[in-house]
Amino acid sequence: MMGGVSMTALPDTALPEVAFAGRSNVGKSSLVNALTGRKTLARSSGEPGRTRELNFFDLGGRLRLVDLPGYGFAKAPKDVAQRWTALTRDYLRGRVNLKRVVLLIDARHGIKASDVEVMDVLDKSAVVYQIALTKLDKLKPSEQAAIVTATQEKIRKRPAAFPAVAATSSAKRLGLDALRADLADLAVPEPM
Ligand SMILES: Nc1nc2c(ncn2[C@@H]2O[C@H](COP(=O)(O)OP(=O)(O)O)[C@@H](O)[C@H]2O)c(=O)[nH]1
Ligand SMILES: [Mg+2]
Repeated sequence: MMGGVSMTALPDTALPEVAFAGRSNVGKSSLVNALTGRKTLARSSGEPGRTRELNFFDLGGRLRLVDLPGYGFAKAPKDVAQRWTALTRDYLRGRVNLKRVVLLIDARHGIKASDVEVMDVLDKSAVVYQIALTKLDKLKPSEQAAIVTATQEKIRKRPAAFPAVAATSSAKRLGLDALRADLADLAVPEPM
């Protein structure tokens, strides 16, 4: 059940959806913009915690990308669950057309306690989530390989984790085609 008046304002559930989640400032809006190839869709800014609502982007009538509010901007990791809006949690737990969550992790910082809390929620809800490392351009190539391997190892035993970790840079447009290909499998098939 999805409680709350605000859920009624969401678009209908006819299209499959992929939601982008992650700590504030991890690069969610930038990645959604890079994937859609449009600069004006999701607003991206250097101001942490800027995105406060759910923003929906229709991709050719076949897939919808959802830019979720960020979490983890609280001082203590324990605050995360409370601070992350109830709307977001309702959405993740109860959205019938939610096919996957792309969980963004800053490649410089790796998986944090607040990310683990979100993965726990998703594992319990059986929502498949795919890790996308962001801002790879900030690391040297050797460091890039190391964080990909370390992240893969950390999610290996998690029940709902998608096995392939995406390694991306929105700024340098790295890893976007590979992630797009992973997500294309979830889209409504193109008409013949
Ligand atoms: N170097 C670098 N900076 C990035 C990248 N993606 C996002 N940023 C920067 O990180 C900050 C937060 O990005 P934003 O997309 O607004 O994050 P959000 O809060 O998760 O939506 C902004 O200053 C972006 O310019 C990237 O791939 N490389
Ligand atoms: Mg944002």
